[in-house]
Amino acid sequence: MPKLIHAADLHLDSPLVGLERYEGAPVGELRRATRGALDRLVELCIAERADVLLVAGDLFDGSWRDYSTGLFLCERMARLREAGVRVVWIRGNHDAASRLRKHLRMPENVRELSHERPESVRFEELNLVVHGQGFPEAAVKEDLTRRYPAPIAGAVNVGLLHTALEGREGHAPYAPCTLTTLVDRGYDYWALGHVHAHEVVSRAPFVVYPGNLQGRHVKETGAKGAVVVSFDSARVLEVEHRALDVVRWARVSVDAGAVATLDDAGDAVQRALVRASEQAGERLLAARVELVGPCAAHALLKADPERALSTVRAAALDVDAPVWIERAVVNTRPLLGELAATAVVTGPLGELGREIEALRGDPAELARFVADLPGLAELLRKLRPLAGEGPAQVPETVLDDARELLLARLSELGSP
Ligand SMILES: [Mn+2]
Repeated sequence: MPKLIHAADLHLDSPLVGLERYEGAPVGELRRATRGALDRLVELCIAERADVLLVAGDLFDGSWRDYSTGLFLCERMARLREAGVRVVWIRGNHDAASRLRKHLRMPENVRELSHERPESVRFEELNLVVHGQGFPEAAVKEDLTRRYPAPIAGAVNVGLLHTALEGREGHAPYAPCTLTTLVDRGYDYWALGHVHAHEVVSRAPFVVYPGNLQGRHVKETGAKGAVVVSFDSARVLEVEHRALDVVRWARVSVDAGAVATLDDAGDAVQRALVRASEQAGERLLAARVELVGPCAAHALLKADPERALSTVRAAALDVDAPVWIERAVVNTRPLLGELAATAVVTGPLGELGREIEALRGDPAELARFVADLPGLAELLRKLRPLAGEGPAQVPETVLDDARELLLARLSELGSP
């Protein structure tokens, strides 16, 4: 059965600016990750006996610092040539024609589609046609698909396109178009790029973002890779995402509910990291650890951030897999009992604490209090349809938060 592999956003040799700021960061391993992921992509193409590899833009991160980036790609493309895999790629905003001017002649199995007008490549023996156009400059504002040709009747038609669609959070709105426009074009598969999260936008026809090949920072978490697309002489049959990343980014949230000491914190973090590294497999796990929830060690953790970070790093060393802690964030809250204790003080702070406690015990008084705050009353009224039937109420946690925030702010004001 014929197969094509659809990848995008390789950002080969992305410089990962700012890593030096992180003490102990495995800088070399992180910087080599985009090359390692490309190696895995090549291995996948060969193992799957893929006929065609499609790259939907941002193959490169920007202009090459030197020619080693281009040479690395040439060498991997030559391996694909030996394995009989043809490659079709287009430029995205990062490797737009105006932005990446350095050039090396690629092996003959590699075909770059024009950035001036849509082009089509026909693979007769596969009954497959690939249509696409690259970015002439980074900020493409028009809908490129308007000039894409009509599908070739009787063939499997694939559109290769770098686009933000109607807009995707965190991604520049380049080459905007709508799902309806893509569907109406009548192709069998839209091989999209630009958005770094994997997404099957539609299945009839298939409109797919493979996501980037390798996460580059803590906002690009989870499995990253490419999509294997199987088809026959008439249609696309199935799509399957395959993880190809060599470094796995993760946000590891640790419930600190049972944490009373720094040792407890270390235990809880270690257990959470073991789970996260199991999901990452053999890869290096690059983790941001966040301790959350009310806990007895709140003051201890907050008092000395460096000690908290060292506690988390020490816990990571006790995981039997490669883990690097990108950052440790303490977002715990004090236990209610401690709050009550801190409120037993004289003066305005004590008075405020008791006022809030009184509101907690008296729903009617709380309702009157809220009614006196027009903004809050209005907000609760708007939230009511979301919360379902019944009267809108101030959640208990809002009182806790308000109390903690007020006491903390006022204590700061009182101290020199
Ligand atoms: Mn892009």
